[in-house]
Order: sequence, then structure tokens, then C-alpha cells
Amino acid sequence: MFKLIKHLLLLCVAILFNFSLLYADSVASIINYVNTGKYLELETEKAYIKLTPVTNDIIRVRVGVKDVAGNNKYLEDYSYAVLDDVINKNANFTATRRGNNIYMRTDSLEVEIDLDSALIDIRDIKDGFSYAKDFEPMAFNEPVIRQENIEKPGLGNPFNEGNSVTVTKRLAYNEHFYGLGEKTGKFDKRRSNLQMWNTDAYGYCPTCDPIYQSHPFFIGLKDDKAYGIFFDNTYRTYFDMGYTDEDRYIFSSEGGEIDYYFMRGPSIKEVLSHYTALTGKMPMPPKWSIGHHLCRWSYYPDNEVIEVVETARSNKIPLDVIWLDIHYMDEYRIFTWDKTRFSDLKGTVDKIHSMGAKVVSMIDPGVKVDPGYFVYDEMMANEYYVKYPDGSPVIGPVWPGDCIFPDFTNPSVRSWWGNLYKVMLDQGIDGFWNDMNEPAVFNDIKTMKDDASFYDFGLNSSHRKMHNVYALNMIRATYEGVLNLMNGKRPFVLSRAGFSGLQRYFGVTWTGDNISSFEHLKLTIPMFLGLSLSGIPFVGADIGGFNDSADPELLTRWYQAAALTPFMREHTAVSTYDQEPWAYGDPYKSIMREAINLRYRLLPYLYTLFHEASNESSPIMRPLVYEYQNDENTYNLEDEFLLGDKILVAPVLERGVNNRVVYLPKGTWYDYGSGETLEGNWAYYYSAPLHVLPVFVKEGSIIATKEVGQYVDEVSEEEIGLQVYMPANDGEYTSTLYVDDGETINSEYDNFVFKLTKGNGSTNIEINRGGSFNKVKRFYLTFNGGDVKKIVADGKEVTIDNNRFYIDGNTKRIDIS
Ligand code: MIG
Repeated sequence: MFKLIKHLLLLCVAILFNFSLLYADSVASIINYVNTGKYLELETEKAYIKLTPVTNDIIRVRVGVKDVAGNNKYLEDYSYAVLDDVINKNANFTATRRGNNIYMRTDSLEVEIDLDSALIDIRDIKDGFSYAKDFEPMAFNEPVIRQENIEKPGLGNPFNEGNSVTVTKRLAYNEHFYGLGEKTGKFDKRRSNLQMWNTDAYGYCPTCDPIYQSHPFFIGLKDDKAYGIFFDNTYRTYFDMGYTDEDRYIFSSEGGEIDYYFMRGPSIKEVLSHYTALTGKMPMPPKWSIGHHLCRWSYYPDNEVIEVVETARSNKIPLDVIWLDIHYMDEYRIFTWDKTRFSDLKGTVDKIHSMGAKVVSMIDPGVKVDPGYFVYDEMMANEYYVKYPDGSPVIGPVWPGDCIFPDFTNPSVRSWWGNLYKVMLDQGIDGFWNDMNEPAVFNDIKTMKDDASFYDFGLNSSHRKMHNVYALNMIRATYEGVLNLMNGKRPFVLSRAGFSGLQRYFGVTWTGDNISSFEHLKLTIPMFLGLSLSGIPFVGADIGGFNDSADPELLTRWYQAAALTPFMREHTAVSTYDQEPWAYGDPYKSIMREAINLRYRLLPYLYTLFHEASNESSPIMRPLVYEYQNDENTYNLEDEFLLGDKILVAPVLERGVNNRVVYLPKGTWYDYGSGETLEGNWAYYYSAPLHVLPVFVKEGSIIATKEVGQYVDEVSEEEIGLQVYMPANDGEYTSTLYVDDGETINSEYDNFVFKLTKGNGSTNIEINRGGSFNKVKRFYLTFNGGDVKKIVADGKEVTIDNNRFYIDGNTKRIDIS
């Protein structure tokens, strides 16, 4: 019944939406154009099109609709997603008219505009490759002129922002789409019809859409070449990627403006670097946050929290973080805690710290309506809440009962909010979890009403415009506040909802309230890869599943699959079975321990990838297509992934099986478990009974490791293991290692580049050391393959000790024979 209603509703939305399209105007023929030196502006009867080359590789396309008087052509030029300094940037370009076309050129792109139709074709200047060609002229609805609100002048009328806008481009038969943020369904988004509307999607189904986050950004791939489009529009947007018509894809919005950025490839890597140049990169996380986390709704009281950490320690299950979900609060009042459940919160946190673990606690946006409660009183006194057009606060039920909601688009609210965290930091809490920030309200529409009004740079905009950026502004307030309070240490803040740009306010995220089922386990990989290719590298899912109780087989397989994903946290709902790795005893416990140990062994490699992600925007977890863009076999692969460019992980995602098919791309690969080599460009039927997590390492790799600790900092990085995978083929192979103090923003660091060369019958490694941290004192090398007999470090022969070759941290060259 529910499903039926939902489908009817969707149908209504679709009809309404198409209806509005039918009556839309299109941009059509160009009557005038001007080259201002900063941008090219084309005028049509009803609109202006502004083409700005932000860089040689990025073109911004905006359409400003003329009002009745012929002015007010563009909306205010600011963005929540795009960095301020980018919005005002531009590269040099030329614009020439030839026949009926105008050709706009940067050093690398050419935009051809047809004067009759205003159709745009964006091409690569080198080979004329057409990346993204309009199929139909851009379309929009008549704008409604902004009116003053008569009852409360200055507040505007929030219903007057709605012009639906549409862009339609030509779709090639061999075109694939990736990204679009946190989405269920397939990794390749071709044939999908998706929308962006942040939604509290408790127990969502494996194809349900939308869920918590909105990232109106995608990567197109055709003929081995990639490009990107970011549709900078915060309203409810739609992405029909060849769903209704195999010849076109359409992106559209219920409001705002046509404002999109085209980004050149041709590699996916380049597209992502352009995208993060626009929207920012993830700051470095504190090192403890890349360890193993345990969570439950909720661990309490204090002695239970301590007991969980003690149990992890006594079971030798590495653990870095324990989480406090909503039950720690005093009747769900944020920035307070229950004094009977946690009579000495600081003492409890100290005790956990003494065991080497950290504590993260939840902070929701809803503030209980409760005169006398300091957060509520301060909000009321300063009118910091989201309002209705008459100025009264929006009130809605969430966990504490009726709540008011901070208006995070207001900078004063953000700084007030940021400072509140001092209350929790003073108790020793290490990190924070912002949940329910879609924003979620317990009513029939699950959120605020359309006419809720937000500050929005003084524009007083409606919920329709601001909904999708509520979480982005909340996490910004949290991140900036905590950053400011932590004296140079790195914040850790987890957000459930989000929008493009989330990553620059740390942006670690998890995929919300999933279900304990193999179907959901399987879903984690395409979901993480979609986020990874949308600039969000630090991603995870509730291990074991949130809703329902995992059985031991599912829990074990989930732990294996999650062991090498960026954010590793087990979590489960109130009143489900326990899901800690020891919940079912052996053999499950030992198998899960082995998976977690593998992560802790690989921490130096993993941490280096976090650094790469925050420095160069390459994802930590990568789809195979990211590294093997010319290999068609990778275009729809969604049940295996790469960790960096050297490790391939192919977890078992089905119940009751002892094997799976693993595709290895070109090159020689080592089976991490057995050390055997396998030739790539081939799919293998691989044996993987319950205790086996299939992991493979690319030939020529040097993987940085350390001994397994019970928390990330238990084992220092003075000694680093280097696992060398001897190349089968002649060539040059580069590996890196980055080490810093793991906690301060401006930490000193050690940076190593290992260049392994095989050729002319000899093999050597050149080591280039940079940075001045001087932490790494020694390496111990182990060799896989190649039958190594002797190694010489800077001219001196190295003796083997317990299968390891120890060398000084300043060694420059190693010869292997
Ligand atoms: O309405 O805080 O997604 O992880 O345990 C549910 C309780 C509220 C939703 C989060 C979940 C968390 C739960 N929260």
C-alpha cells in the first residue's frame, strides 16, 4: 500500500514537472553578444547566457532570465559550494565569429555556440573531441518578480524564487556516468533517474532515492575520455541520465538558475582535481580516526562504555574510538549530558583515554523548546532560529520533543554554535557527530515546510532553496568552531547529510540507516565509490547494518569488506543484537580480528592515501576505472575496489558461498595471502571460504606497514615495514610514504618516494627523503617474488634478520640481487 502511494506520488511529481517543462521558454536564437574580456555574454530575447572560462579547463555556464523590464538578469552571484576566490577568477580566452557560429577558446577548450539555436558544444582543442553537446536549448520558466512581503517588509516572499530550469545534452551510446554523491543503485549512473533532496531515509531500500546527501556533480566517460559537470543549484534537482531517452541526458531544477561548470578531463583524475579546485579538498583527519570505531544506539551508562573498550582490549580487537549516541544527553538536550548515566563524564573520558581510545559524541541540530535551558534561551534571545515569514520560529518535533532549529546560514549563528562545543571539549570529548541535519523533523514531510525562511546572505530565502545546504552550513559551523577551540589540533566531525563542498569542512560521512542484509553489504561498494568520485574520500557504512540484527556470517563478511574502506565503524540501532566483533565468539571473532589487524598493519600505507586525498584530491577508495580508464571491463565493476593504486580488494558479498569472481586489470598481481602471482586482464574464480578476504597487490609496489597495535598510536612510526612486490616486468614503479604527528594542522612530516627500477637484468630502489620531522629511523624490508638473495644499501651489504632486511631511514639506494 505504502509503495503504491509512493509511486502515485512520484507520478504526480513527474507530471507536474513535465507540465512545467511544456510551458517553459528556451534560450533560442542569439540577438547580440559581447566579449567583456572576463566572460562572453550572449543575449537572446528572454535571457542572457554568460560563459566564463574559470580556468583553461573549466567553463562556467550561467543563464540569467530577463524580467519584464528587461533587467535583473542574473541571481546574486555567490555559492555555498564553490570557493569565493574561484567565482571571481577567469582565464584568458578569445571569441571569434565564423558563419553562424561563435567560437570561444581557452588554451585547452573550445566552445562552439550556434547563433540560431544557442546550442553549445564543448570540445577539446587538441583533438576536437566533443565532450558535452547540447541536445536542446537550455530551458526555463518565466521568472516571478521578487516582491516585498507586505506583512514583514524585508523578508521577501519565499514563494517567488521558483523558475524551473533544464539543460539537455546529447548522450552517446557508449557513455557512462559516475559520481552524483551518495546514491543507492548502480555505480554507473547511466539509465538512472535521480534527484537531490536531503532525506532522512531510515531503513532505505537498495534503490531508494533520494537519501541523505546532495552532490549535483557527475563525471561522464565516453570513448575513454572523461569530463565533469557540476550543477551549482541548491533547490531540488533532477538527473535523468538517459533514463527516459537513450539519446539525451537532462539535468534540471525546481528553482534558481541554470549555473553549471563544465570540467575537462580527459582523465577522471583530472576532472576530480578541477572539481576540488572549485569546491575544496578534505583537511587531514586526526590519525586516530582512521582506526576501528565501535558505536551503538546507545552505549550507556558510563561503566558500560568503559566495559566495551576493556572487552576490545582483552579480546585483542584493535579499537581507537568509542561513540556516544543520543542516550548520553540529558533528555536529548544537546550540549548537556545525563548526570545519572554519566555522573563524571570527564572521569569516564579520561579512563577511556588511558586505554588509548577516543570518544566521539553526538550533537543534533534540534534544540529543545525549554525555557531555562541555556541553548534554547540564547537562541531565543538572539533570534538565531529558522523563522516563518512572520518572524516566528519554526517549531517541529525531533528526539527531545518540540524543537527550534539554528539558522546556520547566518554567520553569527555559526560562530555562536561553534563556541558551544567548548562545553563538550572541556569534558575531554575528542570528536563530534552531527546527525539529523537534512534537516529531519518527525512530521509527514520529514522536514521543514517550504515557507521556512533562512538568512541566506540577507536574502531571506525559503526552505526550498536552503534545505539541501542546511547540513553543509551546520557542519561548517561545527568544524570551524571546533577548529578554533582546539589550538591547532585537527577536528573530527561526522555529518549525515551534506552538499557539494562538504569535504572542505572535513566531511567524513557514513551512509546512514542501512539494514543488516547481504543486499546492503553489497550496496556499500557502489555507494562509497560514488561518494569517492564526488570529492568525498572519507566514507563508510554501519558495519553489520543498522536496522535489524546481523547473523555471524553477515557480520564477519561485513567486517572483511569494511576493513580496507576509509571510515571503519560498526554501528547498530537501539534494541538490535550486539554487533561487536566478539559477539559470536570463535571462529567469527578470530576472522574479524584478522581483518582489523590487516587494516592496522597497513596503517602507514592508508595514512599516506589520506594525505594524498587531502593534498591532491585522489580518492582513498577507487573504482578500477579510475586507474584503468581504457579498460572497458572496469566501467561497470562495482563489487571490488582499489585502495590507492596498489591494493585491490574483492570481498565476498554473498551468503553461503566459498568463492567469487575477481577481475584483475592488466599487469601482474600478487595474492596478498599466498604470495602467488596472477596475470591481470583476466577474471579468476577465486576460492574464499569464510576466513578469506581476497586482497591483491600490484607488481612493483612497495607497501608501507607497521606492527599491529591495539590503537593506531600504540606502535610508533620510527620503524616502518616495507613489503616489496618484485616486478615481473621491466619498468619503473613508484611508491610513497607520508608520516606526520597525526594530530596537529601544521605538523612536520617525513615524505618518502621509492622508485623501484627493473631493467637490464638488475633491480634497484632509489629512495628520496623529504620533510624534516625525522620520525622514521629504520625500515625493514621483506620481499615477495623475485627470489631475492642479497641486498646492498648505499654500498653496504645488509644481513637478514628473521626474514627482514633492516636499513637506515636515510638510505638512498638499494640494489637487489
Ligand atoms: O532517528 O541517534 O542515522 O546512526 O544511531 C534516528 C540515533 C536518529 C539516526 C542515525 C543513527 C543514530 C540514530 N539517529
